[in-house]
Amino acid sequence: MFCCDVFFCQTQTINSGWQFSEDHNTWETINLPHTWNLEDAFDDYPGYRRGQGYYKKQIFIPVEEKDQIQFLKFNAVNQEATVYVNGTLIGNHKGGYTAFNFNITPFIRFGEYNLIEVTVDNSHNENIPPLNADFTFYAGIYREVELISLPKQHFSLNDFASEGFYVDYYEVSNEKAGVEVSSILDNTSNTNSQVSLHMELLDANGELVKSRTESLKLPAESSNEFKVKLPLVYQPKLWSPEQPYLYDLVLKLKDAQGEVLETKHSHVGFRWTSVDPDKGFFLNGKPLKLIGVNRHQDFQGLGNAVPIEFQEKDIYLIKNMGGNVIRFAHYPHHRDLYKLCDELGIIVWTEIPIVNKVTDTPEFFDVCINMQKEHIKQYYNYPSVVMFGYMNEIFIRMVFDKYTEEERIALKSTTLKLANQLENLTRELAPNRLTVMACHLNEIYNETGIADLPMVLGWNLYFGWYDAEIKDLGSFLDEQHQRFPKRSMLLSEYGPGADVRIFTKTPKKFDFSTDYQFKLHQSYVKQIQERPFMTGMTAWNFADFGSEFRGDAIPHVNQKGLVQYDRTPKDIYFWYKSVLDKREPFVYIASDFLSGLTLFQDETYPIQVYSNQPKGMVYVNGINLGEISFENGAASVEVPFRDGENILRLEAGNSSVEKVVSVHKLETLDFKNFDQFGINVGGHFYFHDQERNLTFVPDQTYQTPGYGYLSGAPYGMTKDKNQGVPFNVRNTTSDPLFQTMLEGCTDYKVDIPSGEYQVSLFFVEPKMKPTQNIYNLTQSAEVVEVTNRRIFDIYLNGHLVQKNVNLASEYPEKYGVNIISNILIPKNEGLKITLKPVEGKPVLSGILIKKIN
Ligand code: GCB
Repeated sequence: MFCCDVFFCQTQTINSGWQFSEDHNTWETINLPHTWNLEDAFDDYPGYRRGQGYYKKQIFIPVEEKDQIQFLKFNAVNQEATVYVNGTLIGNHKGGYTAFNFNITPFIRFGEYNLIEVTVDNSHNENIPPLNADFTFYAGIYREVELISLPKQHFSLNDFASEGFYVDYYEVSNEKAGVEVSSILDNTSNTNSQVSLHMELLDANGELVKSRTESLKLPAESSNEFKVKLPLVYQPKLWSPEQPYLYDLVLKLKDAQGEVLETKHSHVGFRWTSVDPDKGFFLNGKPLKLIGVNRHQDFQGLGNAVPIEFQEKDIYLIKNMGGNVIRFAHYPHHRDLYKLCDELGIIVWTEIPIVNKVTDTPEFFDVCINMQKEHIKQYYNYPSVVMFGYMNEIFIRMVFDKYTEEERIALKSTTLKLANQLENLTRELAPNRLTVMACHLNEIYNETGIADLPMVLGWNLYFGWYDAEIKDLGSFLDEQHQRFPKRSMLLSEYGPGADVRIFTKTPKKFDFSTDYQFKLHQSYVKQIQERPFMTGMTAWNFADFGSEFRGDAIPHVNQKGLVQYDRTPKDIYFWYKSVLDKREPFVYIASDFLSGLTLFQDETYPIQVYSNQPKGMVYVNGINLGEISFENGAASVEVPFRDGENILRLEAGNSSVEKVVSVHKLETLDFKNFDQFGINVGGHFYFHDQERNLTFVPDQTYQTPGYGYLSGAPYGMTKDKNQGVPFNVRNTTSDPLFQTMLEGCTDYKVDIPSGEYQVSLFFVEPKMKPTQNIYNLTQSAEVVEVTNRRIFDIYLNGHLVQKNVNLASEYPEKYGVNIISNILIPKNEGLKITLKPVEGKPVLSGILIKKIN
């Protein structure tokens, strides 16, 4: 953002051609941004390398620059960096998400190559937050490194690696607004210097609005702060999400001869905000319901080393969805994104990564305080930044982990002490911003009083996922509002996991279906909109993100995104758009399931259609299905699909959309118009298997159209959890197929005609050995000893396929097993699968039948 131009000051990005090594022996050439956890955070083995990595690079610094001051700036290194120049230790920085810099001038050889070496340490460190969290802590130098060459008189880079100036608004209203700039100016020469600071405020067309020039004396070897006010602007244009009007503030530092030493720019957005515990959030004196998303910074295949262009696309996507707020969770993101939020009109909550728990050491406190100072000072000048936060669910580990009563009391008081310090610091450093923190569903936040500290209290609420039912959100908020009438609240997280490969007519809690995702989000938005006291809501999460320990439908990935890990939108993204974006008529046909659907006889399928219009018309294959009314942006239409391609069309308010849906319409299981048939055994949902390019149909007890189980029951399903087993199944990407299963199923029938078939049966042993997984956020994973052995024989139509199958002893833990055999089925016999128990109860996860002849 605040780039300096002119001949005296220059910034060079040094991202290309670094050497990287994990052992100081073998070196490879890499470019920044870089992380070394791209693969191991997603493979079949628990954990990822959290240790040291080494980077080095030679940089040439010309002799012409010998009178300049050279700074090396790191925009983010996860999580501890120790920097050397020409073999000399320059400094160390702790914390993976804020920028830091070092003045390297005394260590440089001008007119020569200089060796820069960085040791990056990503080991777990009790003194560096985050100590524990539901996201992957990818290691490396993952944001740009800059070499900044400055004249001796310059804006300080020593104030927690900020730009050396801070923009405030000494007055802001509809009638008038005024900018005050505090500049920290350094003079590193050994003589006093006379300089001038020229400030200009330009409007969006580049026209001069106000200016002021100050003559300043900079004593030798000094650093001084100067506060200068620009004259008032009358009838200012205000900044808001609808009209994000920005002025350009230009600061020019000139020497006594009027030569420009350094130029800085900042956005100026005139706006003011407030919160009211009964009426919610106000921008420029008007109520505004904040509705948007949380965002994590990583990306499929790239970890946290994501080119800025990719990251910027996220912000455009969020704006295009109609979101007016982003919580950059759980740490400061790339600064260019905040700049873009200024430009696009998105309100920002930004925070530091003190997540899940704290450590009671002076070092931990120091790192946290230092980090919040860096955070506030580096992100101060963005008008989009409205909320500065500092803690997330800080008591969650205490609730789940084992502590003695004494330890518990001590930890509560340490946490409260740190929270108080950070709250006071934030109020002091950012007096015109709102302070904020996010809590999880637990009375401990009220009981300790920590919830009374911030100006806005964020609740991360997962009713209908980890807790209770979707409908319970509203009553919880009402109760909190009644008990604590002075608090302003924001729903800072909510949302279920959703996998676009999973769809169902009967969405259930914790089944990872996109249908359940729709059900939950739709209800949540309604419940928040009905409550004027709620300042707003930020969905968890904008995109799926890496969380190594997770056993979701896609393992190692938290799948609560409105868009996929590669940013392909899920249907729910478009539903939000239909509710939030009123700019022009919008229509959308939900299509996450369109990759493949199998229906029987005259079975219909409910299709969701979305629009920001009140009414619309749906057609299937040219037939008008009648007028529909959109409620809360959506309507459901029962569609009588035919076999093969179907054309769905939705029209509303002069806007229309068409989608082609491919359907397998089966009369019976006659294999006439299809050659393979798959059953997601033990699951109530369709699973589209990309590995096999086939949709497995939901399971059922044996009935027409002629398939199902005669004994057994779905494994691990409860009222609250419909995933089966919540772990990464090794050796496959079709985890959901394996994760749901029948247990105790001895007989399964599929009515197929005579012929030769290949039958594949899918298995995984559901019981795991106890693990040391401290990250088990929900404690939902069933971790039990394999006490009861499970041995069974497999028969197809009475023919023995395999004897004494013992999944636990024959295969590695959590291993996906596929047993394939061919069978000739005589007339009218159908397929009979028998799992004959030898010991314990047999399990079965999936069946795939392929017709050979
Ligand atoms: C939370 C955490 C967030 C997790 C999320 C989840 O409450 O704040 O870091 O990722 O829940 O998905 O469980």
